[in-house]
Amino acid sequence: MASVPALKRSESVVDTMPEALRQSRYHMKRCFAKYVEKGKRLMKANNLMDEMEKVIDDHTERKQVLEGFGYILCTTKEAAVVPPYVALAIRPNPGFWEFVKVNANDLSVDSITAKEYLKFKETIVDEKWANDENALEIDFGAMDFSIPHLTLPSSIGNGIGCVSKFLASKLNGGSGSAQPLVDYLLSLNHQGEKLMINETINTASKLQSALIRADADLSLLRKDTPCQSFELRLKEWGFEKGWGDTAERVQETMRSLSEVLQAPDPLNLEKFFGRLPTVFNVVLFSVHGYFGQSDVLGLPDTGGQVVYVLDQVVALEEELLLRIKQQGLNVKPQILVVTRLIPDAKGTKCNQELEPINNTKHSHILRVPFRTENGVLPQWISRFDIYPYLERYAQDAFNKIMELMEGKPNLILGNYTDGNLVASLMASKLGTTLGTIAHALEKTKYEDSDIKWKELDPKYHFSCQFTADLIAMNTADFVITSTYQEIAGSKDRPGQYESHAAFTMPGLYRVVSGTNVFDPKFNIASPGADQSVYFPHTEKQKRLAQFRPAIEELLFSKAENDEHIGYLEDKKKPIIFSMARLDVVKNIAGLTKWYGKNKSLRNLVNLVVVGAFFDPSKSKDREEAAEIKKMHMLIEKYQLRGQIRWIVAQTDRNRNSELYRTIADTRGAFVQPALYEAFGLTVIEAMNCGLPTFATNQGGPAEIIVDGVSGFHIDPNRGDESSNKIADFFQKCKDNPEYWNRISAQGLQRIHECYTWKIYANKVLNIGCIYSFWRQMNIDQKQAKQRYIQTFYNLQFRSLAKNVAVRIGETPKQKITE
Ligand code: UDP
Ligand code: LCN
Repeated sequence: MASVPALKRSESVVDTMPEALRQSRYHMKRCFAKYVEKGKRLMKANNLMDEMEKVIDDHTERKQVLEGFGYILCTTKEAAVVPPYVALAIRPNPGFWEFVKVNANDLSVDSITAKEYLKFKETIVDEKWANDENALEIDFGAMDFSIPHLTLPSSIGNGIGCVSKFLASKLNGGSGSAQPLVDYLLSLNHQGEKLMINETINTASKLQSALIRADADLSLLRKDTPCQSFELRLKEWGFEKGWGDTAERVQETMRSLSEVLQAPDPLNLEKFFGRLPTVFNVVLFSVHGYFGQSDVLGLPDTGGQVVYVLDQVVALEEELLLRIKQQGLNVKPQILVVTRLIPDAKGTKCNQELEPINNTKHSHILRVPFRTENGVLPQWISRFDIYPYLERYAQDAFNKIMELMEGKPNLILGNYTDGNLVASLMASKLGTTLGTIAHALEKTKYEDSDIKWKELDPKYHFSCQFTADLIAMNTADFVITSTYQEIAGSKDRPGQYESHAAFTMPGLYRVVSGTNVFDPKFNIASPGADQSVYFPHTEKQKRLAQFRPAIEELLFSKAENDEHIGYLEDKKKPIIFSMARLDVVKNIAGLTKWYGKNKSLRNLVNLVVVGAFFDPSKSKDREEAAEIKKMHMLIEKYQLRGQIRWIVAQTDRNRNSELYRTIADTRGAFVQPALYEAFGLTVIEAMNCGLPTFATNQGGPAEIIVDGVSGFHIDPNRGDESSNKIADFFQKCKDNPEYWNRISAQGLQRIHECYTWKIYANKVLNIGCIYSFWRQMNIDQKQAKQRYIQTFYNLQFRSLAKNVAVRIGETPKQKITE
């Protein structure tokens, strides 16, 4: 590929492109003629560059052409060729898109809208539909008339910071502008018992005076005076419980509000809202299962989401208990994780309705079954086939939650497409603040999944999934993501949410505005790994010695059985280790191939992988069976026995943590080779254990790891380069053992600074508190949008879900008919 000279940042591509084309008119004409030569087609950036190289084979001439055209070419993500036009989708910066069409005959350039670009794409696959003036067009942006948006790509993901600023300026707007805040405070209660203030102080000026009076009074008290001893006096002035547990804390909260009323500033506002007693009851949806506390990981579809949700509950409950205590309240928080009850639970507890969550005092898993007209569905079904059950599930779950919870939830959090959809239905019904968490939006995992939806739908039902995702992301009051890239990608790669801004499913609908990454609803709160489980290998006194014999057997015995195949001839070599569900995207087979091909890597280290099991005929998962076969094939092809150990999926996280540490004892490394990884919990688990980590540069891990400092990035699409990078590391460690220690320590430092559950829980609850008020401030717009969403749900989602076969027992049944 030709190297592209330094980029020139231009104001607008459409302004600079004609000149760039004019400068090398001869070559550009040949180049565009080449692009249109094969007729209608969709081209990616690399195709455009490859074909240009074919046309201009002289290196110096190509360099000259790229001086003008290089910037445009390397910011173009895609081109829809419909001769004589080549329509380009150009992304100069995260979140910013420009669309142009170039006439290959005369090189004229015109700016086009997203809609026009999408029509070009549609023309490639379904010209009739593309030209249908009444084709369904979805435009959520049309409903965003009053909510302010961020402006800079660097602010994306810091929604709470921006919302605080917007709120500060709204509350600053002169007489009466603080009244919504007073009304909001008046509405706060727990099970009907008023909190913060009562009707005695129902205006901003009355509130301000009362605060001044209370401040003077509180100053006379010792700082640690418990709130119970002055509660009654405060009540006389109109103050209810919730301000703090001691005189000092009450005074601090009151001063913070006084300042907000006098001259609102964003930082103080955020601090004040973080102290408000608004969240006690939380419902989390994580529907598809298997969702359990033991023996579920490694089962199909059951990966990081379960780990994330369980750790999240522990962290949220801990933070809630702390806040409630500091608010001076005697309230028991309740957290319910609502998932699917699977009667055929395969030895797990997924058939148990209610289960207390370990390491919490008040949190439970509530399991509600999928029901159809034929009764309860007994078996697990893939997350891709789940859509026809969700509406009824939402109703059943609603009834159960209301039965169990003392009062309405104050916060609903959805997880993944299915959980987010159910959470949206429930939040709309209850008028509760909603946060959604995607974990992984499926759309970007599969190339051209929108334009090819008809081809992929029988297998993946993306039409349902993308519709559900659009509904959830537009219903949500806030969206939690694990990384920036999840929202807006990187310089080169569009983000997962960003890819929902404009896309098309020809024959179904065209989305001209599905989401906007500059919406302040997007917030980054990265998860952590449970540090009582995943701790550094150097903390010898904490090491879980009870697992040592089993791990020794797992890694080093020569036997091949149902638990492990392959063996390690030279036990002294460091181990490179990987653990994941065995699906295509995780690319464990890719890693095995890289290792098989790379002689020097094979000389330096052994390979251990954990995932799935060995008999493909036992897998119920479409992709998993194929990957299992591929692993067997690679072991044979590269004659890996003696250097590889393949271990079946592991379900005990404590033992797994000791496995990571044992690999660290060999001075090995963790390798996460995924073709794409939304976040990658294994990456932070390994880093927490002090294991140097190589992880994919495609997705979240690129952000978690600072390349060459806290670990390394590898490119899953360049296997040889990646395996050489790993080999270089081990060679370097051989020459200088200190190098291994340095990378290990820097990985741990990175974790402590950015990826812990404590940081997460504090941030998410602050977000929950402030967005509850923000949604109230924008309620008219919210309700208008909700009507649009409801129509979309009713007319689109419902009928799409009906096209997915429902199952009875083990056999798929025909589609549901009305
Ligand atoms: N995991 C496990 N056993 C396995 C494979 C994975 O316990 O055989 C765990 C792993 O430790 C991590 C989670 O499952 O906690 C996988 O999360 P990640 O974010 O890496 O990927 P996901 O599966 O969610 O895509
Ligand atoms: C789903 C994924 O694919 C992973 O990348 C994440 O780490 C996991 O969920 C937890 O959010």
